[in-house]
Amino acid sequence: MSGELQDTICAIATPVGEGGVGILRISGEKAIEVAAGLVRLRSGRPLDSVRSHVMHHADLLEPAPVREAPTELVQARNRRPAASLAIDEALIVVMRAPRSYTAEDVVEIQCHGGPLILQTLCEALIHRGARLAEPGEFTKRAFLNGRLDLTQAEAVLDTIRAKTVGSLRIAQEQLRGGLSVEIDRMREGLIRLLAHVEAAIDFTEEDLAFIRTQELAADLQKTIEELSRLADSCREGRILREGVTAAIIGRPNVGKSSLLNSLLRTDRAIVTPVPGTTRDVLEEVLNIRGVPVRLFDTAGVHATEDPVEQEGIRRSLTAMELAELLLIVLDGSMPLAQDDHELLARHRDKKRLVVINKTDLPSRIDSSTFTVLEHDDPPCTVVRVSAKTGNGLDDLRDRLRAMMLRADFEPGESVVVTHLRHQTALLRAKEALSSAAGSVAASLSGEFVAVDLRASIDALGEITGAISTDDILDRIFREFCIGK
Ligand SMILES: Nc1nc2c(ncn2[C@@H]2O[C@H](COP(=O)(O)OP(=O)(O)O)[C@@H](O)[C@H]2O)c(=O)[nH]1
Ligand SMILES: [Mg+2]
Repeated sequence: MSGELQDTICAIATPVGEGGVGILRISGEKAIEVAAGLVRLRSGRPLDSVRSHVMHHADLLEPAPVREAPTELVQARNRRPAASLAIDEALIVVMRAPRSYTAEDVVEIQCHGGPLILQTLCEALIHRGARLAEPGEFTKRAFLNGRLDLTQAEAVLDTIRAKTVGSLRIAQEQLRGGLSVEIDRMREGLIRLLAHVEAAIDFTEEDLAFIRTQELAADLQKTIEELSRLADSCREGRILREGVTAAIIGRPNVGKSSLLNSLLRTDRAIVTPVPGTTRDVLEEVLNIRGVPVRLFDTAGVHATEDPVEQEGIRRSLTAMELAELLLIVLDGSMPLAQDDHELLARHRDKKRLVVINKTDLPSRIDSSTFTVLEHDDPPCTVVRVSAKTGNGLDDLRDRLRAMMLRADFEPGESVVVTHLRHQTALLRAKEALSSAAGSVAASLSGEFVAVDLRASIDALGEITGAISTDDILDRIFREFCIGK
């Protein structure tokens, strides 16, 4: 057991703030012993004798006096040493190793979700010998103790952070081990190939080597294709997991803020007939046909002397730079202005969706412009909407999805890679195999093939954590919250 696994860790697992229920989690060799000091079971039994995985009703005792950093409750207790109050009642679950999240002894205390109660208990647990867990440390222990592999650990965080049902489905598939099964299958196939190649290095009978060469080339090719397919799925996977950043841009008063509001179905942004109403960049996360979209409403870009508006415009330009996709809004009830033409001529490096707004009013926009836009290089998608009536918004959502995801893509149907870390490892594994295939084709010595096969096997092992370094682990678990 590595050094860090010997500590008993504790944390408040529920979010900061008031809530109906708050949960404290304790994991490690001394979890039961540490918790026992704070708990008096209603059954009268000692905590270390209770059945595992069953809830027990208990009172939580006021912690014993401590010298440093006393909380208010402890201060009160110090003033009244004779009192032995219960500070709350709770449900307690003991989950004995190895049948727990971390595969260690775990105690979970469910009490009322008051910050003072939780903080006091957490301090008392620390006072009794537990250490405050680092972010993600419970999950890291689950990994180090072999309960989860790395892709599953990552999927825990993806599940917590999922913004749409689609991203949740992919995270759950990964948590159940869907990706690991694929990776392990390919990795085991390569290990078998490596064994053959290494055996062939020892036996140099010509006939045998010839048959194996053909088989080997075919096997390598097949795995290269599988690796390619998985690595390519990362485009869709990341869009679903991380979402897409989009900015609504356009001249003042064309209806950008109105569009944001009607897509959100709330009055998020202030809308007035006065140009220059939006002075700051607003950001909202929308679910567009299953894709999380971070949408920025920007101030209309135009020449102005107003310093506040100038700052808003500067921020708008930054948001435009960051966005992968632009919704360029035009006012369909007016002829195009010079500013519109300039906006349309710029930003060709991004995906552009031209939104003709105010279609509830008589059209005064020259429709030949759109034929030009649709044949622009690269072409723009054009939609007509009315932010006021909501007309055309469904079409806008469909077009947005089509700009982001393949038409036939359905989350949860096949294994998808969602992390750049996985994709880079897959591409490294693929490159090593291509190099192995090159050596086979050139009839080079089996040793060359073996070196590349090993590199490929290692790259795949990094994905599941069969091979891991402290550096990789730190990077992954640092993202987690404390208590998970
Ligand atoms: N008739 C009509 N008016 C709209 C529509 N969208 C926005 N407006 C009006 O246009 C004005 C400017 O809207 P706003 O959303 O603040 O524009 P922004 O400056 O581009 O953010 C307001 O008076 C809105 O009520 C629409 O679809 N139809
Ligand atoms: Mg606005």
